[in-house]
Amino acid sequence: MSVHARRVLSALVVAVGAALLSGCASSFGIPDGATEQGRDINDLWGRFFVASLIVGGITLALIVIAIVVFRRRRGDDALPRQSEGNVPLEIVYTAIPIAIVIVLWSLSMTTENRVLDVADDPDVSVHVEAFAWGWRFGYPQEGVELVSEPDTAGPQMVLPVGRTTRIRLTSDDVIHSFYVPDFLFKRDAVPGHVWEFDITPAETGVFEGTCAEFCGLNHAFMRFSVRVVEPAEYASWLRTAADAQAEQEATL
Ligand SMILES: [Cu+2]
Repeated sequence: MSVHARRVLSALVVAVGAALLSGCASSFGIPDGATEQGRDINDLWGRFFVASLIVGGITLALIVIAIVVFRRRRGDDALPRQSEGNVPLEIVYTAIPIAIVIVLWSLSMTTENRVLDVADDPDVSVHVEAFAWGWRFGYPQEGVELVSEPDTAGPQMVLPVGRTTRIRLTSDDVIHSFYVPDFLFKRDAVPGHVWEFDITPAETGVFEGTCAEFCGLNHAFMRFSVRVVEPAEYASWLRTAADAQAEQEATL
């Protein structure tokens, strides 16, 4: 390898290394995942990102080496050494991509199975009903219901941190989509069908949500949020909300 080719190669190695290191410090451009399931997705994304950086880096390096080392030189019209039908080489470069696909596929399947796994006995149960154009969040055991109102930021679902919440998601009319970007999770709300999935918030905070399936005129206003609090604060919020709801119903 010429000195020039070696320099180009070392510059590439440094660039790929820097990209890898800077990527490890962040989440490779996506939210960290504020739920246990979201962190699992984030982890998978990180693995895919590193794999693509390595494969992309090696491919780019080979292209650059081929261009630099085998370029046509002045007065040299001879073809470089040709190698055809090298069976072991062909087996290797067919087997490596197949192995990469198998590994990435297995990682995807195991992560998906974990993320979509539902607990036998969830701590909290919330019924989510999407409608044109808003959301209804129901806590059936406590008789609490939160509904979108016109010209507001949307209802706020409150959940305890570290506890498993079962969401039962459906739609009243057309297809909507329940999407909380920080949870790295999105699921269509389909009329006549109830989806069940679990989320286990891993940190406290307020996380914005929205409808992610274009559903008509006021689709853009189908906002909501999820507030994750300590379990004790959740219990007292729920008690207050249940009392307020009972009082409201009594006055009607
Ligand atoms: Cu929508």
